[in-house]
Amino acid sequence: MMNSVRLKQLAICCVATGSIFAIASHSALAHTRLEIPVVVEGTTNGHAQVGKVINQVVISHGCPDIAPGTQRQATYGTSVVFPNAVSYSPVIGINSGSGTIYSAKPASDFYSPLAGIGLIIRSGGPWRPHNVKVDPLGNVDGFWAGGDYYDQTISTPVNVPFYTHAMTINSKSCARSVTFVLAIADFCTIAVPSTTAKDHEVLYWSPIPNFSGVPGSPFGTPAGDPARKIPIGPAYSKYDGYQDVAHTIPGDGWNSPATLTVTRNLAKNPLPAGCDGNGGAGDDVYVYPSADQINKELPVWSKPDQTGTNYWQ
Ligand SMILES: [Cu+2]
Repeated sequence: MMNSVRLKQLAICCVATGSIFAIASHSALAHTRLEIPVVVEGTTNGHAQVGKVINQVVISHGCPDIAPGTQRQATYGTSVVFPNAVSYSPVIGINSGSGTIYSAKPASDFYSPLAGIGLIIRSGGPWRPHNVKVDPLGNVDGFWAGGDYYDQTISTPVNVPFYTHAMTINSKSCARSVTFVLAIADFCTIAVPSTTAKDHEVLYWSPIPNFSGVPGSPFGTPAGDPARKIPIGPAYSKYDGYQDVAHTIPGDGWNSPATLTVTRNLAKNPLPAGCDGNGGAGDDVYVYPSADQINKELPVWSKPDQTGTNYWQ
């Protein structure tokens, strides 16, 4: 389901640009993604800071321009949220080989730490103004950076460096991998609030957990877009992302979030006996930030705890 939706999004996205070069370049990698999307658990990538893994948010393109075929609009900033299982309840899915199924098991059954997964590097990357985001207990959940318009062509992505915590997979679990699904908003202006924003103002790479058994799913849009076979239903978060002011047509990043997959070190952390998922190879676990967390933490505030000056919501 997710794959077919993504393919259709790509097809629509690229035909609309009307350029053979744009078609060739606008692959799945041309969305906003992590530079290193897959890491082994416990890895520190060989650098001096123990427990941290260097990575980058790669913003491959700006928002679409209003006139088709013209250059995309400059990116003004980005807001990034990682799932937090301390102050919020993420949606967890398990794929044992026949599709992803909702699990009510606690996140601690699968991985640690339960928060503090993504931390911006204090260079700010290309944007000097930046800050972390924290939950009510002070756990770091993500970050934002912005304040300048970076005109992007197809060949000039904007990279924002950050660390991920060197995650550990619970030795008692049957997980062979844990994929953390991020919520990201790339702004091209902060003058338009999310309630009326469309793809021209902000691109969302937003998680929408439309798999079997998730309470409240299938999530979709009020009218949807039949060509993309998007489920008709309630929104997941306030930041699902739309092409249009009326918020009826899913945007470029609808259900196309960036992910960080942590794979199990099977040599040091072998699967326990009795794990029969994927023919005995182990389960793939997916962790989505709760809609509550996205609604609270994706907006951009000057202070880490969603106080101070509100720059965008
Ligand atoms: Cu794209």
